[in-house]
Amino acid sequence: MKITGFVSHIVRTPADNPLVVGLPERNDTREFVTLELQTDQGLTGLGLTFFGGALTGALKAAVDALAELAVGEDPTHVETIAAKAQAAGGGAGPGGIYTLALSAVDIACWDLRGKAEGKSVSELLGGLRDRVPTYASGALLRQHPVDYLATSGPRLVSMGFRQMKMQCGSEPTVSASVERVRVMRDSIGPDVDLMCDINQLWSVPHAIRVGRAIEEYGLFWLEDPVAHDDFPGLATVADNLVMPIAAGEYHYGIVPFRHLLESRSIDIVMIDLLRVGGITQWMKVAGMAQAFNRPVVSHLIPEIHLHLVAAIPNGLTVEYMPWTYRLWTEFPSVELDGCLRVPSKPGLGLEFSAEALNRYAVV
Ligand code: SMN
Ligand code: MG
Repeated sequence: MKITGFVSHIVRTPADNPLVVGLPERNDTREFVTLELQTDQGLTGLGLTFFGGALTGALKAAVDALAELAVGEDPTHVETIAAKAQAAGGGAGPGGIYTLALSAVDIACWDLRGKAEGKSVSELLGGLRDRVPTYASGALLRQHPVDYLATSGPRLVSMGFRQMKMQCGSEPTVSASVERVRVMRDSIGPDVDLMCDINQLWSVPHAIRVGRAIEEYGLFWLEDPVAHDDFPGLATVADNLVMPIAAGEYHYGIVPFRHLLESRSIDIVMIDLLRVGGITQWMKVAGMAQAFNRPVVSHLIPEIHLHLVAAIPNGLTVEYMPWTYRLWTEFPSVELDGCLRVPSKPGLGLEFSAEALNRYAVV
């Protein structure tokens, strides 16, 4: 099989989250770059990327440049394509647009391999499980009032979620942070897994101070408590707290995960599919984490990540933050036991919605 061509689009959708209800409509947007790799066998591989923001035009240009490099190559030869991209444009990476663009091409190549072999991506990667736990995310944000948290938690449980992530980090006092976590924990009880994302907003001393004060609420993990690249600082926080520390989403490529793991700075490895370089690189980090006896969790894009988390022996749970739900004709939904079912269709089991790509197209 050979890649013969490609089509890419920029789409701009409302920046909403279907898990958030009862609050004023947001009027901001998100921009995505979609990619369709065409082949001489008539198969089309689907990929996407984002995080470009105001530079999404440049991101699309990078996707087009790397997709052009892949033309003529066998899409199952993902390391050949990665090496070609690295030789031609790797100097513009690994951080930022280069790796974000490579990910779109790599994802589309894995979709093509699955379609050519008649296997789901999860089967191609190991096929360990056909269902994975998932947690609600983006529904309990730090800007949401505490009383909204208290009602949203039970609502998410009624939808089937058995895990959910809240945010803290911007509270004016330690006690205000503790109160948010207490209210959240009280609203869902002790048997629902509760994570808390700080998004790097605390200092090491503050993270330890608040962390110790919320230990009694049994967080499933405390995420990005301090700067993502402060490996010693993360390790200090992890050493001083009982609750597991999760981090990784902000890192580009695979090398930073070596530092995270060698410094024993995290208990749970969070891998962002687009920032790490796509499925091929994601799996390398998952293997690193397994060598350090660490579980792996995903960041965003649950419709693709469910294949990966299901395939690996150290896959813990999938973040259900459905930013991309409008792009596809079908989107996985949580089942009543809090799990997602891995599609058995070939490849990613996804299809771009022509209506959505047209409606949200950015010319
Ligand atoms: C997050 C960060 C950036 C974009 C979306 C969501 C958040 C998460 O840190 O873990 O979901
Ligand atoms: Mg996070």
